[in-house]
Amino acid sequence: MFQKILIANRGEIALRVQRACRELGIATVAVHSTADAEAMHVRLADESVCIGPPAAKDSYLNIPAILSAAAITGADAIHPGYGFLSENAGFADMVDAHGLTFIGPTAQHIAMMGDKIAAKAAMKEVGVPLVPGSDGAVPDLETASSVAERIGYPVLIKAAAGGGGRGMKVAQDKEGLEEAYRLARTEARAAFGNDAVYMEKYLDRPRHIELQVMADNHGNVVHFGERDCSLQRRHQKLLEEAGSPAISPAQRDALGETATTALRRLGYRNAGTLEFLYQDGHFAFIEMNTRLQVEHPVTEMLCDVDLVREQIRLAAGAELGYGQRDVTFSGHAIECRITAEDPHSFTPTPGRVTMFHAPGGLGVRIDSALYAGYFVPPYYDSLVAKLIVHAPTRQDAINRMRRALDEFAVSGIQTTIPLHREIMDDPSFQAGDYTIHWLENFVAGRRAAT
Ligand code: MV4
Repeated sequence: MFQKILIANRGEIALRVQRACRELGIATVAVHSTADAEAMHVRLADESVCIGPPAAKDSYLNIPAILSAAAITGADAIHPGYGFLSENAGFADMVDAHGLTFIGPTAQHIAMMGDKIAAKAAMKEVGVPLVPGSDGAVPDLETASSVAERIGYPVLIKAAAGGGGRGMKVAQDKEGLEEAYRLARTEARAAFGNDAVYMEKYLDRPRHIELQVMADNHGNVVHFGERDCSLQRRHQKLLEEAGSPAISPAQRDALGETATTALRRLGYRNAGTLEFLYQDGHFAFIEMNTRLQVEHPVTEMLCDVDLVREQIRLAAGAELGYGQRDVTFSGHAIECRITAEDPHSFTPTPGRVTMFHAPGGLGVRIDSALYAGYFVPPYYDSLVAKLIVHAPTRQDAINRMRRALDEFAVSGIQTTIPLHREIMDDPSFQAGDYTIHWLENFVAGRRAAT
């Protein structure tokens, strides 16, 4: 097992990883920018190293500075958290080249899944269902046209190097194809320095459902069920649930069996998430994330598992030590992502937190690095707290979330707590009847009403 882990991240996820390390008896190294000298992840770490100025590119993305910090402190592994360097195959490679362990998948698997065309080809090969689309890249307009005729309009043109919604263009019909195709390639080139694109049938009202998997270095793979992440605004998730209100236990088992078989055949290691679109009773794979995700706590609550502890154990070479039958699903979990934003305009609201009181009680979990007196810096993601509840049924979880939100007191900065309250009170949310478009409509209706 590792003696000391450097955590190449900040905020709540840095604390989350520190917690797992501490319970495993592993020392922690925090890295931080000059803007984060007073941050909680620095205060709670065993050691800390300043790695650069506020801008992420000069600090949390500064690979030489992070590797130097690991060398100076004698860390033997690096946990990247999410965002920043977590899906950078070159970084994973360099960590290995320096004789350290990257806590995550292999650099090869990160690179494969980072190329969305390669990811789909690999998944197809091992039997995972895909959205109908092009077989690989679409190199010219003629190919685009013939693919569209085959699968039918509307179609979606996506960047191979994209993901998370960046660089997508819809063509409603034949007339709109040329413009969508050219725009997609131009934007992909500008955003990613890679203008390769592929095509899919556009699904008009899917749910976004993802599956958590965990693999050891010895060929054992289990899944921890699905999360419903349909409630997003501009590709930013606001709220996640486990399990999905739309999925039966039999569907979960079937999807899990397909996914674990596939990943065993691909030789995948450590934590991963397969993203699917779900519409009309069918799952279609779209992308795979090769990192721990923001919303992992809903799965932890549902399955009573510490996913970060598992990541660390498996990265150190341990065997899973249990099988799929040992993974159990109990009750229902919901996470509200609370950001430092105006709850109507979604403008970031950095500033000094003057008061902070977190809710508590049975089935309530807060993952946050906030404290009274903390200054929320303007340089990074605006997520300041994840409020997670677990209860026997979905309705119980909604009731618990509502009371926890009412208990949550943050002063000095604006947060999205009021928006989450309104969502909990909404009848169609309570019915579990939503698609990826629900939140945009909810926010628009709310703006019209005020
Ligand atoms: C789609 C789609 C409809 N049809 N693919 C957006 C993020 C990226 N991961 C994939 N995305 C989508 N892919 C097909 N074939 C609709 C979306 C999409 C979306 C997906 C998940 C959650 C929110 C979304 C919001 C808009 C569009």
